[in-house]
Amino acid sequence: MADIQARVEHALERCLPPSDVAPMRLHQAMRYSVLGGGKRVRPLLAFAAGELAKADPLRLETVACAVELIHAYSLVHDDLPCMDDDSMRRGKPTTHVEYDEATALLVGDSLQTLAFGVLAEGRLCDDPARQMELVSLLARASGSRGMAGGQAIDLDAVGKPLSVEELEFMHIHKTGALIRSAVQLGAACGNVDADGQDRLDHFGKRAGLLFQVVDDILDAEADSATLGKTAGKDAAQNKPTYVSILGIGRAREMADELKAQALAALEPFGPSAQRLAELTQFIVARRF
Ligand code: GRG
Repeated sequence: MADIQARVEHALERCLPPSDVAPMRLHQAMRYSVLGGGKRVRPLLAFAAGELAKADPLRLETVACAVELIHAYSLVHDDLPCMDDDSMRRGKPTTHVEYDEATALLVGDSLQTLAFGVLAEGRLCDDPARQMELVSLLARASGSRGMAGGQAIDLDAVGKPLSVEELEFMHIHKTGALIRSAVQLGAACGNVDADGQDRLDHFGKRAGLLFQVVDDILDAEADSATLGKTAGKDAAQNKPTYVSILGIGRAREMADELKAQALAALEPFGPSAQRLAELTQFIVARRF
């Protein structure tokens, strides 16, 4: 994990605009928002799925960067006063606190377009039409039918009682869609047969939801210093979560069930899915 995290860090450094190139403040803020923090779970998933598909690591670097840039943009925008209004992220002041709101808005915009530039410009597939499908896959995962749509549902849900099904629908979009796309993009850089793609996709969906259930548990139980972001925000903002709807015990059971389902989807791949299995364990065991 440490090797891939370092590799992705260098690749992100290379694809972000240099901080001494105009507009310098915007470029500095983009680098501030992306570099030197974060677990890089989505890049790790892309690499692990790519390893299973025997993909070229250089291609995996490209898709890993694209997904992480979208993720970083979403965090910058999510922290803005008009959304979650948070002052701490990855153990440091959020982008709009360190810079200003307008800059943070432009950072998110620029990271999003950079992500698609990176994905379109690198050579990911031998067939250009197939590469266009990958660009479109990331667009769907991050747009109104994916992450941004999930965020809209989330904002609308504050203070409202949601059923478990409604909560699941929200998180499949808000958090799950991008995690699923990381697995799909990594696998698409190599070769997996149709049956394998279906199984990997099932894994990606379960892993995405698992990530969110664990996130809800951590928000309720961990402290801000460990999380690197404000803890207890869901309850303070009266947001529906797996913990508030199911209680902490049932939320933990749900995490166990999702983990088992994710691991079961990997079983037929045998040892080639070992890294994906290890990452599943990491998603559950993480402390931030
Ligand atoms: C603003 C369009 C738009 C979308 C925002 C993903 C999201 C939607 C908001 C983030 C809010 C949040 C805390 C969601 C819970 C799950 C999540 C994405 C946690 C943060 O991801 P990690 O733990 O963060 O992978 P690091 O810092 O490790 O990269």
